[in-house]
Amino acid sequence: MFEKQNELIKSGVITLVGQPNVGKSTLLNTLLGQKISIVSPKPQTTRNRILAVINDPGYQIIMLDTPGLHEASAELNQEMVKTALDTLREVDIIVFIVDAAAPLPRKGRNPTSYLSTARAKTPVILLINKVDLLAKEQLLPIIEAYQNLHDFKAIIPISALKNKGTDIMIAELLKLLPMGPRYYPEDIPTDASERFLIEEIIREKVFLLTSKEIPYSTAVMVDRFKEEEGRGLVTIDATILIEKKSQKGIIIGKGGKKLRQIGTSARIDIERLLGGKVMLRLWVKIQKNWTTNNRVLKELGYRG
Ligand SMILES: Nc1nc2c(ncn2[C@@H]2O[C@H](COP(=O)(O)OP(=O)(O)OP(=O)(O)O)[C@@H](O)[C@H]2O)c(=O)[nH]1
Ligand SMILES: [Mg+2]
Repeated sequence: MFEKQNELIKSGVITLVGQPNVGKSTLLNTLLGQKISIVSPKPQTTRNRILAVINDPGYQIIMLDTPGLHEASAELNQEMVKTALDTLREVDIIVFIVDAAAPLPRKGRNPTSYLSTARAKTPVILLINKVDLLAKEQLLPIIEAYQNLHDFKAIIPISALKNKGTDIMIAELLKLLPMGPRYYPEDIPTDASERFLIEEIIREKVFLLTSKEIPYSTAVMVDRFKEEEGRGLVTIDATILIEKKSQKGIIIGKGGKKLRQIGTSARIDIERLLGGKVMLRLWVKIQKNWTTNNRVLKELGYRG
């Protein structure tokens, strides 16, 4: 066993970056073969750096999922973009992802401009994701639109959702990764705590089941996590923070229906995560303007 630990393999850290909604978190989950990063059709779903460890007998890829890069004015959004940009300086390879179905880059709107904050030597791979939405002949103009924007080591069309092209992506990563040790034990898929993963599951359900500004005014905190001795039941109390009084009625819903929906679908996922029965109790609390409050942003782990 010790010999195996010392054996050199292809290993290193890569970051997945790109605009919101391009499929970064979907790709991380697909490559890991397990859902750890939340996904929704709404932009700005991911707010933290999420680390996943992808193991193979011949390699270990430490993969970072990041918040989407966007023009940010509110403090929360600025922190999210900073979190993503900070990863550019600490990785072996940058994987920049674009959405094949999104408008092409043009003057004044070039998503790859964010790469200017990366170290000049760090190799960048471009992934064109969601190619399942395109006809084959639509791909070439997209590749042409991006290929001169940066000195990409490779441009790879993929579908994160359908797991297409990901083998080619891994092969390209392995070409660029250095030889090194296995940094994480093989049975550790992420460095995220159970508490964080539970908060994220609840937040995902808020993203999926509410609309307009509600998802963006919401954060989740687990207050209590109690395992009942011998009963195989975990009781979890969690608070959904909102910004304004007017949002309380919306998130609770008529007769409490919306909150029940959020709770039920979150509980199912949390039971899968913990491998046992869960009682989830959700509370709603108004925390005025938490998205701009330095102290609360820190408490929630959104500010370093
Ligand atoms: N058709 C198709 N949809 C995809 C693919 N990859 C992701 N999606 C969808 O795109 C939406 C956004 O996916 P996410 O993985 O949350 O995107 P993200 O880049 O992590 O977004 P942020 O966290 O907001 O920055 C979801 O509805 C996904 O199901 C793909 O390959 N094909
Ligand atoms: Mg995401």
